[in-house]
Amino acid sequence: MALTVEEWAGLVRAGNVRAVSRAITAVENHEPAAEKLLRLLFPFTGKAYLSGMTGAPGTGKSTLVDRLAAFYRKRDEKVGVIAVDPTSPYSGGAILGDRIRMQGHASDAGMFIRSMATRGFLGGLARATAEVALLLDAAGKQQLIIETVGVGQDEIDIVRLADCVMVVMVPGLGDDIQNMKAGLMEIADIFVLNKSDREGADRLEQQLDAMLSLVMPREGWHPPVVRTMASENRGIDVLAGTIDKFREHFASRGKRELKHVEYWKKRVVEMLQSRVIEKFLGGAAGEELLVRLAGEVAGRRMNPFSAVNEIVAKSGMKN
Ligand SMILES: Nc1nc2c(ncn2[C@@H]2O[C@H](COP(=O)(O)OP(=O)(O)OP(=O)(O)O)[C@@H](O)[C@H]2O)c(=O)[nH]1
Ligand SMILES: [Mg+2]
Repeated sequence: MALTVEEWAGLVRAGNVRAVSRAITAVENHEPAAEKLLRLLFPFTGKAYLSGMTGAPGTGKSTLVDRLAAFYRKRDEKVGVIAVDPTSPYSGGAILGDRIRMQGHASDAGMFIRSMATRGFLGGLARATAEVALLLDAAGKQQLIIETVGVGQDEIDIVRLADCVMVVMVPGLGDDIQNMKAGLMEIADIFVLNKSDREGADRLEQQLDAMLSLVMPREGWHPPVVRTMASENRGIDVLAGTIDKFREHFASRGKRELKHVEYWKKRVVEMLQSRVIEKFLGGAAGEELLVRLAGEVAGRRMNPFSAVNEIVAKSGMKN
């Protein structure tokens, strides 16, 4: 595209699919143009509602996202979906599966779907996902849904940026609740009990209720359990209604703004960190210096404080 960044930003704001796709690629590859674009588009963000769907592999997250997205489209809301695909050994075919499923929406201009692989992002996957969400927000998508497998810290960082976090559980995964990552339990705003057609659904719901009765409500919100059968499109209306309720609950208390302030506090510090590291240790020379100093420190020929001093001195800044 032989466009100026201003023209490009204009096309993104108009929801032009090619411009948005190209912008996402720029963000993923950490191209210099991406920062320029995000600077221009940032004032037009902050309108989308961001839902995060997470849970163990194969619990039906993609199916749920697909059905929820279709539900929002029926309400005439514009939807953006970011599927952070597990390239983990659990499910190698996820990207293909998602593509095929999402083909049903291929001709719908009000729906934008993007898969992102979980490996190999410069500057971290959470950063890339957050920036893609900003792009889709600027492109006028009112409902953004992020799907991620809740297995690692990276994934937890991703769902943290959501306004509403849903954790998907299914019957028959063994002693699910005990095995569940404590971190995920804490961040869930809504529990989705999917595959509720399966044996053990009642038991799982009882376990969840028992556990949740011990948890202090957050700002007056008790995380509810919503039963769904995503593959049969059942329970999706109740799920969407519960998300709406959660949204209203926090909007009326001004908590969403507070959460966003907390979020940006963290993000700005992260951005500052990467800027500082780039400045002190950027490029091949920086890597070389770091390796040499780390060797000195490991061999006890230098102490780590002096190593830091040397890095700072080399960058031309005062200690
Ligand atoms: N029985 C039953 N099967 C379901 C239900 N929802 C989804 N499935 C099936 O479960 C399988 C996995 O669904 P996905 O939506 O790909 O699950 P996922 O959590 O996105 O999987 P990964 O992204 O690979 O972690 C598919 O074969 C779905 O058709 C349900 O409510 N009941
Ligand atoms: Mg999936």
